[in-house]
Amino acid sequence: SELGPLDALGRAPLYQRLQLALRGAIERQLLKPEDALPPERDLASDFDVSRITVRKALDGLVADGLLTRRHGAGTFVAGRVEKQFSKLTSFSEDMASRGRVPRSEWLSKVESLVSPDESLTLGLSPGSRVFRFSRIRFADQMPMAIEESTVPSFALGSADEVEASLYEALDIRGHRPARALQRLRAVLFDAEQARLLRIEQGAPGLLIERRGYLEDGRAVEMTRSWYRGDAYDFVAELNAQA
Ligand code: 16G
Repeated sequence: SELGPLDALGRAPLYQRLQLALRGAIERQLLKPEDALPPERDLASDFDVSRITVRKALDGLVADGLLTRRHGAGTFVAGRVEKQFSKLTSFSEDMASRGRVPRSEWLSKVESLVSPDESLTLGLSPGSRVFRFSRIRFADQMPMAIEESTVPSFALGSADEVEASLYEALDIRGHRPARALQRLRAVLFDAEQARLLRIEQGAPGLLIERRGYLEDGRAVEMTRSWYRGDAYDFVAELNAQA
């Protein structure tokens, strides 16, 4: 195989050596983002290992986010996601429009008394109630971002109304934001964030803070999203002002 023999990769278990070979191929761009991997049976015969070993190696790389499986289409090298910085879309919509399956792992979903920070940001009086949502957001099996949202209590009936998509739940209530402000900042992931995103501590990321407003000017969302720096490109169209 053009990736080289596995016995050159030391004495680790075969599946780990296969993972090392595939990681190397992705790093050296022999396999590029969005490339399809050869079928498992071809990998097995190329590397002279069993299909169980191939499956185990690929499962691990999928879990790490290096590869992604598309139902009925096979296994692909995960690509970076290009996100329009100037469109008021939701994570679920962003992923679906790229043929990736959006998924969330909930960290918490609660109703609570507004914090001073939230009350200033959302323009709520002290003593107001809010819903707080915290989750890890996935594209297929790849963890893409950690997201914390606060929504004023008028916007939803209960925290449980939010299942797969916050914007869908807000939309049903007629409270989907009509405009938003966003701030983007570079961050380095701490140990806990790195564990949740399955990347290395200290890896670079992007913190995006969005404040969403209704047509009538009321704030309806304050969300902080910590996006993996290795998975995202933010793009915007710029126009010269007359
Ligand atoms: C995006 C938004 C976030 C919003 C979420 C809703 C950015 C930077 N942030 O992640 O503010 O709350 O989408 O997604 O784009 P959902 O409807 O899929 O829950």
